[in-house]
Amino acid sequence: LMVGCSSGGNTSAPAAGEGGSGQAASTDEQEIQAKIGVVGFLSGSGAAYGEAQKAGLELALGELNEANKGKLKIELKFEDSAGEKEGAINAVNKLINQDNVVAIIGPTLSGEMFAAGPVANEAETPIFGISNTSEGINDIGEYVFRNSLPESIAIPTAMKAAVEKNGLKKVALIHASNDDFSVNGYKVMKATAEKLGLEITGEATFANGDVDFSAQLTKLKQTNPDALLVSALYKEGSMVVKKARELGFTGTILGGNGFNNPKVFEIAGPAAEGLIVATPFSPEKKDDKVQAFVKAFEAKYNKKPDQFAAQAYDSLYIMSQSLLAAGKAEREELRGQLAQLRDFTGVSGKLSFDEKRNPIGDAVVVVAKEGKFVPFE
Ligand code: VAL
Repeated sequence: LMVGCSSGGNTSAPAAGEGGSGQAASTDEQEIQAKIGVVGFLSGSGAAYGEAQKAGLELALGELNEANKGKLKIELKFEDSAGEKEGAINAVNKLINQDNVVAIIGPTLSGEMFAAGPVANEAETPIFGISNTSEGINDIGEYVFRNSLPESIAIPTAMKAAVEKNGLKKVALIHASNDDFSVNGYKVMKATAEKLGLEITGEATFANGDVDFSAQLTKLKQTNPDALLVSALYKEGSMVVKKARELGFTGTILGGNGFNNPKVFEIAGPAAEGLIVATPFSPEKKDDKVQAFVKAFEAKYNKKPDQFAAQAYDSLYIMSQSLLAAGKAEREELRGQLAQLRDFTGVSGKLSFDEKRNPIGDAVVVVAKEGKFVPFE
């Protein structure tokens, strides 16, 4: 712990009889200095996720350091994992052992968290996922937290809405088989389809890095589904959507968390129209807290925040609240405070956490319309 404000370098208690200034040099007045590491997908095929997270965190950082003046000063140390498990492991090791951070936010992908989470857990350093939506993240260990709504909540919400409104009966599934999140999302889609009594007409896979999806999509289209369910990150996912439309598929397309980024519109273009996804955050939400955040974000970055920015922003507020409650920047104390978190209202809605530190919250279903996501109603 570093002392933020000192009186002439003398931190010992004033000698008896020396008083009279009325200003006790109480330890309560010391500003907590907290260095937090961030591991993000900041370069490569999913860099737009990491960039959005960095933007959300930096906006929150400015606001919090202003609001907490004299009490808490947070410093963020960013590391780029490039969406790679090895990259995430190296970043986590460096942040813990070299930079001596009190906690880590990230990494971006569930697969990265599955690889790097155990490293932080072993080192008894809190690690806080802000976009890991796979099942099993919190099972890594008791130092692992997240505020990202799991696919198991988001996908069924979107599928139910699509079945109701678009009258789906038959679905085909496609997913990236070499990405933990995409595989988990696919499993949730399949289980939900079965639960809702939908017929599964066909299934196909691809790998992250692929650029040609025509063979799989041609085959799936021939099975004549009402909807195509896509579990993928934004780059491949958007190319799949685009190709499906090019091949003449006119049914519903529904995706998982990977689609919650504006890059979808850049890559898929007009083919994105009608795409349905669930998200815990929409910048269109008529809510004072959300609108204040959107306004501040737009003023700083000249664009609207996406869900990745929103959950990143919320995470730093959670850290701030927990550090202030801990009264010091210490890993074990912080872990204890994070574990006690039961309810938190952020820009991505009201979250509560179960005993396994899993977030429980509501997803809203959105649909792509003229270059942006709007409520699906
Ligand atoms: N939510 C996904 C994951 O957990 C991506 C889109 C960040 O890996």
